[in-house]
Amino acid sequence: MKTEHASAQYLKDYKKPEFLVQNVVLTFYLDGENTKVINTTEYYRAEAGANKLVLNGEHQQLERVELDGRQLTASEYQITNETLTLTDLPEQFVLTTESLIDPVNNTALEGLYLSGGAYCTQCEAQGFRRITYFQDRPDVLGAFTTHIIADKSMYPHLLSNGNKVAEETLPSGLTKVTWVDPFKKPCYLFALVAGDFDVLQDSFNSRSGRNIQLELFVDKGNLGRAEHAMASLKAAMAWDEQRFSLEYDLDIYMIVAVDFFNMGAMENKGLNVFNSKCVLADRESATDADYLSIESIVGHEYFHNWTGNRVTCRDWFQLSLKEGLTVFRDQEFSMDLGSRAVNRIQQVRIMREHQFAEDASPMSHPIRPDAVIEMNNFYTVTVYDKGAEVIRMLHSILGEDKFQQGMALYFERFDGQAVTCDDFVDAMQDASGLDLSQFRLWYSQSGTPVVSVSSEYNQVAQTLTLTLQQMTHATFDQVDKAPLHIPVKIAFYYQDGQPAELTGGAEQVLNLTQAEQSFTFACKQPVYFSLLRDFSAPVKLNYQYSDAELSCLIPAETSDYAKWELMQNLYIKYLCQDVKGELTEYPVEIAQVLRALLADESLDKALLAEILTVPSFSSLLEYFEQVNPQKIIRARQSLQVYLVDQIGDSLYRVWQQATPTDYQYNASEIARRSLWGASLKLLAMANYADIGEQLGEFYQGADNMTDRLSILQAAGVSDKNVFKQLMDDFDQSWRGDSLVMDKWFALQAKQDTDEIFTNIEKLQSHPDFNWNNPNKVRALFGQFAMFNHAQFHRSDGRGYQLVSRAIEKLNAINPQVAARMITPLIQYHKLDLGRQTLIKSELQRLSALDGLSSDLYEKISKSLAS
Ligand code: B3K
Ligand code: ZN
Repeated sequence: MKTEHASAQYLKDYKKPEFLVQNVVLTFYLDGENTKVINTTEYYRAEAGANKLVLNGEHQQLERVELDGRQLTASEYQITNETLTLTDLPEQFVLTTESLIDPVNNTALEGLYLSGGAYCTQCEAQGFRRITYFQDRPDVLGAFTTHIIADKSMYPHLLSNGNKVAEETLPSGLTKVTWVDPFKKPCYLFALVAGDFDVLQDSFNSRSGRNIQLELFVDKGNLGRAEHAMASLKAAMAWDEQRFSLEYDLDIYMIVAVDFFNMGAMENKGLNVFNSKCVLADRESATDADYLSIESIVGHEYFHNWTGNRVTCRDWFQLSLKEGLTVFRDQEFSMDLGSRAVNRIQQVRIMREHQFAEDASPMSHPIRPDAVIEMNNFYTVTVYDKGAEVIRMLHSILGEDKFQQGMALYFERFDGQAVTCDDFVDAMQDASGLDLSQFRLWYSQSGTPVVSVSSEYNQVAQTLTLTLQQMTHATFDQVDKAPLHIPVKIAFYYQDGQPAELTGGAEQVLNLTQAEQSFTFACKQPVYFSLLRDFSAPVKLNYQYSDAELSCLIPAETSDYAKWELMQNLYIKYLCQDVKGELTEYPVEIAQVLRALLADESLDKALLAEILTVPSFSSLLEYFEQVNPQKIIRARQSLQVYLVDQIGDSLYRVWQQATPTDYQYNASEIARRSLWGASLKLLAMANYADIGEQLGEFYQGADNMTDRLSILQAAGVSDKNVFKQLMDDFDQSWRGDSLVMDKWFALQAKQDTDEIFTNIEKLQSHPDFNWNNPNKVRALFGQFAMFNHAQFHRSDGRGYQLVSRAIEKLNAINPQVAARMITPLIQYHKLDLGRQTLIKSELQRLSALDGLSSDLYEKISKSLAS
């Protein structure tokens, strides 16, 4: 392992900035490889006696430094590859730096870069230092003015944060546009875009009567695909006013869609930059899942305007302050607009499939990490999704009213400031009057608590006693664990399926705060109980329901979410037996329960589609230690084939009833399409009623991408020839349409065939593939590593090699994307020792790479040390 890598930064070492800034004036001369940036910033001393200012700056050539109008000689400052340091400074001063940067060759897509001919920026977390010299930390807030000078015939739209205040033609023929952002902000929220776009314009009347201009910039020719994102933005603005009493603050809100982007989107003040995948949709090119994800991401970035921008983070360890809270807000937005239960199921899937695995991996960390080498590695499911679960627990402990009072107090205290997670919890505590001291441990303790439940019914006393124990195992980052405050929502049912109104209600929240705690209820007859309703805490539940309990509870449950949860329990029980070689036969209850659900016309079709989906490979992996993953894959397949064998006739009937009609985009049609797709895939897998032979016909008749994709997936698991034919047809129809072809690459990558390696090799020469575009790399290699379990986990190690070679190549192109892709390789601790050895040897090889990025270094070194 190379040793020259950056060392960790620690939360405990936080120090306030010694100098702060007022006005920041940036002037950009956009000129390809020689783009000039002039930065004039007013500084003042913030800590008495401070006399040294260290500015961050990388990947730029410093041309000039001026202090209060006087050019400094090289001996008057120190420059390294990463910093510019000045000493002997007055109380207040104006510092000007001029540097040259190269957006053209910036393949890391951090700082200023070119995406398909347009200039754009990505500064969070630490990309601003690639643009100019500055204190690149979130607690230095300035008022930004941005001048952009460029050739307007090539870049008709020159955009930055805030309001456009001037535009003039310079004697050189170039255009100069000036933007002023009236809100002070940290530099990670800075943005600049210059390009030739089509613009979708609209407006929003805010509740105080202001007319806000909305502009959505897309590549030429894509206006028809921008309407859904615009509608989502307006819905988000209205929702935030209604639910959180939060109104937008500038006169203009802009969204720009670009093809080259490291993640989904970025909440820069007044000028969001989005991955085009998270903006563009029409029925021909996007699935229902794409539409819903666009709605949620547009909402998420908009909601950041208050939770993130108006109140930001003091330091990057506090990232969950803005991300956990904003994910909670975007989840509630989607749940208020759509199905609460189906949204909750999807949120829980992310926790069980990805977050629990992260907790069990060498990258385990609390939602507020203590130590970080590369900040980009901490935009994780733990900080985001577990962070949102922590906010959700607070919301359920406080209730909506008190929670909203806490939010109001938070903004009253901290608007315009950079603060900590503790500041947020203080506001919630003060507004509610509750003692949240134990609750705060969720911020500092990593790992997934396991809650075990046992029950005892006392016939004589007529009482039910539930004993709950909690245990958080040591994680790679932290050994000692304390008991947490875990709210466990539970519902009681009599054995005839009627809700049991025990003292306290048929549904209750048990507040587990100790390592072991008993709860006793007066209860005239034995009852069944349904545990962890709504996934009331991000924990693993250890309770083995009997088949009798499950077959009573599943139909009886009044909560749609809990019905799904209990059905998962039934599947998991037998899948685990199968993997361990202990299964004699599946119990009749599985088929009985499913038949009854399929016959229940009152059930939401989208929920039924979720219920028919057997637990994923990744969620099952959590139940094992040192397991051969192929056994999990086989167990899932045999359960699916068994289901069709047992309930094929009912399933076929439900599938037929869900047959597509003319396309409409609304909740009931989305639900119908998802049931049609889920049942088709199951039926095709077992080739029920020779359904595979009809797939070509269905494909030709489909009038939207959701159905087309369901058919292709069904073909992929049934008939390889039909699959190939349809995929060729798809390629011919959509070649050149970048976002649609990503779906095609992903389908190819997920094929369980021995030819996958030659296929992936060939696909890299496809005209739509491009190593520099993160969406392409994720579609081909990311999907292979994450979802082609059979081939990724081959016993000969070829799957692991394929991914590690791709990572090696990406290390030199785009370290952030490379580091994301390594996740499935570092989560090897659940696999058998043979596979662990194969993976470790790939990690060893990568660790010796010349020029290994700090992103990969952090993950690989932790893995090899674990
Ligand atoms: N805040 C950005 C993520 C930035 C990631 C930097 N590596 C998007 C979001 O969470 O809204
Ligand atoms: Zn966010």
